[in-house]
Amino acid sequence: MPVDFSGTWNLISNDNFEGYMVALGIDFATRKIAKMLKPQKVIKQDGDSFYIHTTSTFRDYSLQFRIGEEFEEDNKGLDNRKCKSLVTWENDKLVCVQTGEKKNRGWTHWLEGDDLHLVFTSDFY
Ligand code: VL7
Repeated sequence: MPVDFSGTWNLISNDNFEGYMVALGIDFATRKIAKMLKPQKVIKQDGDSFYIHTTSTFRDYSLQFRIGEEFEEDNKGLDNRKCKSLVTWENDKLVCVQTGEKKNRGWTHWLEGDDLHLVFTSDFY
């Protein structure tokens, strides 16, 4: 049976989220607020079509894409850098490559037991 990420997910931990925000050049005051947040993610998956809505008391971010179809992403309210994003399957992992000013930028989602995992990556330069 194919993996289905659909559901409502609540943050339980955010190891080194600070490091990721530093790499993106997020200012100190914003980082201080952002790392205290407990965002909620609503994911709606219909085959290879995804809708991911992340909400928090501070800012919200939403994304819609299809697997294998590159799209423009504006990262509005995050670091505001535009990039071209492409999400593909790597086995049962959802892998997004965000091509733009920041090298090795992207994220990976996977399921483990009852948990949704998310790893962000970005070079500092
Ligand atoms: C966004 C990472 C941190 C600035 C605000 C923090 C607001 C709540 O990218 C995201 O999810 C992906 C994968 O599921 C799909 O869009 C969510 C995470 C924030 C950048 C930059 C801190 C300012 C967090 C929106």
